[in-house]
Amino acid sequence: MERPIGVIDSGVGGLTVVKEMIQHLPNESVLYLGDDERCPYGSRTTEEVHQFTMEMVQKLATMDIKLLVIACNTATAIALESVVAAYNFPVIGVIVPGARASVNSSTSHKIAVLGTTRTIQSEAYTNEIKKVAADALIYPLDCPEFVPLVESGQYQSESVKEIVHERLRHLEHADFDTAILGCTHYPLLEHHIESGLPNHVKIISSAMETVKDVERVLSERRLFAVKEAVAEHIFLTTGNSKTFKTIVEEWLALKNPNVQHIQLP
Ligand code: I24
Ligand code: DGL
Repeated sequence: MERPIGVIDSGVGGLTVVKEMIQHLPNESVLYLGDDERCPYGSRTTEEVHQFTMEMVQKLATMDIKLLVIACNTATAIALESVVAAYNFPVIGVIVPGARASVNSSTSHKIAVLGTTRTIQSEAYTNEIKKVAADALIYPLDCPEFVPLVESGQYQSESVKEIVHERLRHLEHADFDTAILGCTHYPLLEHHIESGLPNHVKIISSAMETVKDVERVLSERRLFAVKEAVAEHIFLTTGNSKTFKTIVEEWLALKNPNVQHIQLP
């Protein structure tokens, strides 16, 4: 079997990144680890997010991954630098790809960033955007109610749309032409977010941009699986494997996926 691509997330949200990956890189095997037991990370302290993320990476580092994707925006914001410094395999977070794509998309370099409280407070997106466009003007907005809304399963409903629009009203006097979905869960709210922002605003999904980066790094390092490779995905969760499996089945349209419960550290 080919070595898998490791993917870590605070829970199930990183499956939005895996979905893009399976679609664009169908020969690649994914080894996913979600820390469902301790999710959400977005409202935790910097120290907690850092420690939990390092524990997840340590676990996958023992499992012969060829590359690591930190699919969680909060974990990327807090721990990407430490992970890059500590391991030899290539590491890709979701923030640099999203930040870079937003600068390419924005003609005014005025960009809104949506994310969890911890991600927004870290200013990781602001810092990465300013590295590529020093003149950029950033409008950060944390949306603490969005993750529970998605996890309620009712994310397509009218009432959820109202709550999303209400939060986005904080940006009504801001002038920007691009908005970043800086959280794993926000692609599920994309329609509501789009309809709650002015028509000309372009939406960047960090999940989608990250997969383009994965493809580029696999190519540069000659790490692609062979064309004949049949992908075998494994999903590890620190939480309930049955509910996790239901979400994997539904979201990735996989029949009887391999889902296992594990303990960290
Ligand atoms: N969506 C998410 N998390 C959940 C959920 C959901 N429950 C229903 N849906 N629960 O995230 C998180 C809590 N843990 C508890 C232990 O087991 C695992 C879950 C968003 C998922 C993004 C891929 C709604 C739902 C679903 C299937 C697909 C998408 C979705 F059931 F939003
Ligand atoms: N995965 C997290 C993120 O992308 C959202 C869920 C959480 O707060 O743990 O920021």
